[in-house]
Amino acid sequence: MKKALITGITGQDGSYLAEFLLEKGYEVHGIKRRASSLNTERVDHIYQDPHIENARFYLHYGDLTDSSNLTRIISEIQPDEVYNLGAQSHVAVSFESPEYTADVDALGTLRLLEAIRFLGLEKKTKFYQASTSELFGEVQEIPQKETTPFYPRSPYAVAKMYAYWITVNYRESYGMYACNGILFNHESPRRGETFVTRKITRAIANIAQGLDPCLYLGNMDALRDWGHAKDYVRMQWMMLQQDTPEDFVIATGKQISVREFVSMSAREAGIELAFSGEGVDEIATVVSVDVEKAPAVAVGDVVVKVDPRYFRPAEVETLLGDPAKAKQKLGWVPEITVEEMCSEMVANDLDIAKRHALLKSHGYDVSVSKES
Ligand code: NDP
Ligand code: GDR
Repeated sequence: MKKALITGITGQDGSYLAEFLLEKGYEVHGIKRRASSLNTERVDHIYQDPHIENARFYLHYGDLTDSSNLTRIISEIQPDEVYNLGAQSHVAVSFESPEYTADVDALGTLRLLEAIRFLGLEKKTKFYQASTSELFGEVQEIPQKETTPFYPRSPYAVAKMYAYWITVNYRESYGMYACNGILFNHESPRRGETFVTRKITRAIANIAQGLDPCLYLGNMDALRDWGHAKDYVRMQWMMLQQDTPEDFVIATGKQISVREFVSMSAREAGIELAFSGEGVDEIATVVSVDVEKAPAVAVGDVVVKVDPRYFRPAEVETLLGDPAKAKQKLGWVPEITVEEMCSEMVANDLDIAKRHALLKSHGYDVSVSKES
């Protein structure tokens, strides 16, 4: 039975990858951080009591800033595959905490690679690094592919650039099977609530159910190549099943703006929007509504505004990937469109919002985080 170790198992990708590997028959180990409240919500449904016979899912306390902890865990597990998905993954937050982001995202990767080498596992353990389209930043070529030069635009992207190159370096220096998946944005109902797609689908659902009056966003002109996390974790595994390690761009090859994603989400919830104004004065007004689906919304309501708080010190305006190499060499193609993904996310958030609205209407106090 193959053993995999996933850092970031409690995150969006980690949870989908763990499910995927369990289905493939792996023994799955994950590193979770100690937190003052429970943080395993995304993997609770696959949790297995370690006392049961034939358990194949294990969580270990750890942190990418802690070398001795990482070395001990890898030494105990002797994994066939390590997926380094753990990261301070929020671009805007990286401007607030640049040093911590570098420690986790850049040096954390080095710590894992060094632990594998130090333990003499460089010929046994295959290593996947969660690289990112943010490396392209100020894009030098459209669409972006494996050979497009990098130009990172945030402390997050600069840290990930170190991680990218140290992965290449350990491959070249020590013959390790180590590779980078340069993944473009991918989302799902499990996406963190402060990334823009989930922020939008959650807010639209809350607005439809009368739990929120308005959605505040930053740069709505930003263009992204959005795929579904389920398609992308499949590719993470495929990258480690080859004879020789290589780096791959993973994307859909299509892009839409944040504004278009807002319209698409609103339409899914029965709301047609019209955008007017420019820059910080831009708003979206309801022009028609399906009252069955969005009972709390009326024509003329202003439901989206701009808040400059969400502008970034340096922005990545446009990203569009070319996944031709992944298709040609691995036969990978994305199966879920952005429309299908948006529909799934809105349906999920409407379910949650309806439950909250029902509880509220029966006098129960529903306190939902307003973090955005
Ligand atoms: P999430 O933010 O959902 O998950 C990040 C994970 O990393 C969480 O499990 C988090 O733990 C963990 N983590 C954070 N800090 C540390 C630390 N110091 N030590 C150990 N673990 C830590 O990210 P995604 O699942 O969306 O992304 C997975 C990886 O892929 C990340 O590295 C991200 O940068 C990269 N990536 C993501 C893309 C995307 O569009 N989703 C695109 C390209 C790359 P906790 O749950 O406790 O916070
Ligand atoms: P990104 O994702 O920065 O691409 O990084 P995010 O969803 O945060 O932003 C996408 C674009 O939307 C614009 N935007 C807003 N973003 C947020 N979060 N909140 C807002 O209110 C808002 N308004 C507009 C942003 O400015 C940006 O242009 C994600 C992360 O998952 C990274 O870890 C990963 O590496 C990259 O995708 C690929």
